[in-house]
Amino acid sequence: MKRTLIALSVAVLLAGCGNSSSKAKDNGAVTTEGAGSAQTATVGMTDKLQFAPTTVNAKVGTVTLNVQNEGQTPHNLTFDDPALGKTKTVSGKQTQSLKVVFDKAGTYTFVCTFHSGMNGKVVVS
Ligand SMILES: [Cu+2]
Repeated sequence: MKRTLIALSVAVLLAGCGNSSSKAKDNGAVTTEGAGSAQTATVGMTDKLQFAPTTVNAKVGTVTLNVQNEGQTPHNLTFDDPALGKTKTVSGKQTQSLKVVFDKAGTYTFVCTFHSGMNGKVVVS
């Protein structure tokens, strides 16, 4: 009697993450702590060349961003609107504070000028 072996192959489907468009990876959102002119939030930077979180939700007022490099690759955080400011280069494992005044609601984008596609935003309401 001929024996038939049925090989069960498990197809491991990898999620399609190979899209190399300029759309940044979404690392979620945080909401500032505090109120008015005393809001704070921490934005991490990783060796995957991403901000984490990618979105900071804030209210109109002054936000101190604690910009924390969690890896070793140097980064910066530079708002597209120069009036909002930027950090200096943040070396590996270092943190810099950036105080930003948001005087009206809107979406304010920022980038790391070293790494194309490394970007995030502050959504002010
Ligand atoms: Cu960077």
